[in-house]
Amino acid sequence: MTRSTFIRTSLRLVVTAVAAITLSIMTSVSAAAQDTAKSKAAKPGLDIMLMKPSPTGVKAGDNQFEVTLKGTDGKPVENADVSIVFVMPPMGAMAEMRNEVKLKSAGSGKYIGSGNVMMAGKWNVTISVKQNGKEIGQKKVAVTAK
Ligand SMILES: [Cu+2]
Repeated sequence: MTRSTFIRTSLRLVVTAVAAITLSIMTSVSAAAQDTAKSKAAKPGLDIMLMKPSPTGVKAGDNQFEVTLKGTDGKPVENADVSIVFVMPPMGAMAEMRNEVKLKSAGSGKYIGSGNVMMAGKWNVTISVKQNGKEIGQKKVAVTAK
């Protein structure tokens, strides 16, 4: 091996090692970030899930909604008042749009109802859960109605 090929080979090894170390640091950092996100998400007592429509399945006009509630014990939450509020921020000359859809209990922690999404586009959706007039949980999702 000549001196210059030796140097080139060594350099290549160093570059490869640095890349491998960088990659493993990045992997562990993102794993740690995911763990933090997971423990944060697991903390609130109430699990609010928008089962229908899917975030990409919302359409302008009438939609059927289904929300499922689970408590910290994993059991369905009954006797709650569930509403979904749709807000579209003002767009140019168009004022803010807002619509509230109230859902009815269908048993087993399932709440259903139909409601109108006034137009296609991006909506900020807040699912609010109340018991005895007091909010016990809230979930925000962004959807794009087609
Ligand atoms: Cu609009």
